Amino acid sequence: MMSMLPGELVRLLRDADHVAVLTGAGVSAESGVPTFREAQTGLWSRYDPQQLATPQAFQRDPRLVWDWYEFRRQLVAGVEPNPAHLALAEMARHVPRFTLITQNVDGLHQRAGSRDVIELHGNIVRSKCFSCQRIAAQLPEGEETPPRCEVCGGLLRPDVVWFGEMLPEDALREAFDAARNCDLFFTIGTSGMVQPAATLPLEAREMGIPTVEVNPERTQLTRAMTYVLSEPAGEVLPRLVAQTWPR
Ligand code: BJW
Ligand code: ZN
Repeated sequence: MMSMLPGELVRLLRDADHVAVLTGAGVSAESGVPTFREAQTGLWSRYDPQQLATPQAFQRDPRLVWDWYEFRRQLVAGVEPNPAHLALAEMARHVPRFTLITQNVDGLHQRAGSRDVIELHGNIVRSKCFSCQRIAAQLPEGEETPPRCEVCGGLLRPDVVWFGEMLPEDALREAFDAARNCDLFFTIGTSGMVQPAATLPLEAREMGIPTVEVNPERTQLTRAMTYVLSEPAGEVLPRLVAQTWPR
C-alpha cells in the first residue's frame, strides 16, 4: 500500500518557486553504491574510509589511495541511477527554479538527467595533480600507479575534497545562496556529519524556510527538520513527485 505524504508538504512543493536539495551517499545506496559510513566490503573491509579520504593518507601511501578510488570508479561505472535520482531530475522539470547540491562524487545525478549539479566534494572521474593542482585532461598511458602529471611530474589524485581541504569556492557560495533563498529545502540520504555541507539545511531553517529530511534512519539533522520522511529515497521521492504533479 502506498502511504499518503503530508498534504501540506505536497502543496508547499507545488507552489514553490525555488526548491533546493542537498544529497548524500544514501541517494545512491539503492543503485548499489555503498554509503561512506557503512562497513566496506571485500578487499577494502580492512580500511576506514575516513582514514583514506585525507591528503595525509595519500602522502603516506599514494598507491593504496589511488587503488581505492580506481575500485570505486569501476563500481560506479557498473551501476545505474535509481528512482531517487530520476525523481529529482523530474522534479527539476516542474519547479521554476531548482538547485541540486550534492556531496556525492559518483556523477549519478548527471547520468539521471540532472543539469547544473553543484558538486561540493568533487567527482571521482576527474583527476588532478597533487603538486600543481592542474586537472589532468586525460590519464596518461603507462604502468605507474598513480599516474603522473604531464606538466610537472607530480602524482595524480582524484579531484575530490578530502578532510581538511577547502571545498570549491563557487560551489560553496552557490549552495549557501540557494539554502538561504529557496522556498523549500530537502536533505536526502546524508548523515549530516560532514561540515560545511551539513550546515546548509540548518541555514535554511534559520531563515524560516521549511525543510524536509528523506532518510530511513535518524540523523544529526532530524530534530531540526520541518518534515521527516523516514523511508528509502528511491521509494518516497517518486511518490512525492507523482502526488505533487499528478498526470
Ligand atoms: C539513505 C538510504 C536510502 C542509506 N535513502 N537515505 C566543524 C566541526 C567539526 C569538524 C569540522 C568542522 N568544519 C570542518 C571540519 C572538518 C571536516 C568535518 O566535517 N569532519 C567531521 C567528520 C567532523 N570537514 C572538512 O574537513 C571539510 N573541509 C573544510 O571544512 O575545509 C575548511 C577547513 C580546512 C582545514 C581545516 C579546517 C577547516 C572537507 C570535507 C570533505 C568531505 N569529503 C568526503 C570524501 C569525498 C571523496 C570520497 O568520496 O572519497 O565526502 S568525506 C565523505 O562524507 C564524503 C561524503 O560526501 C561526506 C558525507 O557523507 P554522507 O553523504 O552523509 O554519507 P554517510 O555515509 O555519512 O551517510 C549516508 C546516509 O544515507 C545515512 O544517514 C543513511 O541512513 C542514509 N541512507 N540508505 C535515503 N536508500
Ligand atoms: Zn602537476
